[in-house]
Amino acid sequence: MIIDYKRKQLNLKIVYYGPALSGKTTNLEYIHAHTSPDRRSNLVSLKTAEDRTLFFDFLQLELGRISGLVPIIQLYTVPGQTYYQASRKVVLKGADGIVFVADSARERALDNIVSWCDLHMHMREHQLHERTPVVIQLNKQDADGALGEEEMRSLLNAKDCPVVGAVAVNGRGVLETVKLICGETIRFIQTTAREKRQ
Ligand SMILES: Nc1nc2c(ncn2[C@@H]2O[C@H](COP(=O)(O)OP(=O)(O)O)[C@@H](O)[C@H]2O)c(=O)[nH]1
Ligand SMILES: [Mg+2]
Repeated sequence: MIIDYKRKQLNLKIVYYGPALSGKTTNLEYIHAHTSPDRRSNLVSLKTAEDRTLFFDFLQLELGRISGLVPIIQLYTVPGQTYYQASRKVVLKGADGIVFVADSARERALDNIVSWCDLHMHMREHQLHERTPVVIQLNKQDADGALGEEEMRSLLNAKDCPVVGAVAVNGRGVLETVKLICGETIRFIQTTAREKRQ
């Protein structure tokens, strides 16, 4: 979190994390297409040598004023492929909130577990606050025999995170997810600021 007092801006970093091809870029594309151009940046995608794989995507959103500050939300995605471990760690640094985009297709169960463990390892390495908000998005709910909320919770051993079902290709759950993580992140920042003052 960076507060720019001159511009009265509160910069928040939200990272979309998850296994390769779970739909992280698709989320940002949908948000970009469905927010007013005067409240968002262009969608910036840094491509790697391969075609579909991206080094990361970036999109900035502006929300209405809170306590005299304008929250500027910076959304990032990480590349999911195993060999981009180092880039994932860099992108995650300084995150104020995290969306874990899980792939609900049954055959991707193991990939979700690996990515979830990898996320928590990096969170510890960056000494991110243990209460840093994490929202789980169960994407690809349209897949045959898609895993439901309870199954995914027990798979990831995630009891307390809010879960949103989604089909990012047609936009279902996408705006709901981003609103939820923004709300959770702002609440978390307000709570920790209050705790520090006490
Ligand atoms: N069936 C289905 N396909 C999806 C969904 N969300 C994304 N995809 C597709 O999955 C592929 C990978 O998506 P992408 O956003 O590039 O994944 P990323 O690697 O996590 O950034 C693309 O072909 C998307 O169109 C979904 O909810 N359902
Ligand atoms: Mg991507």
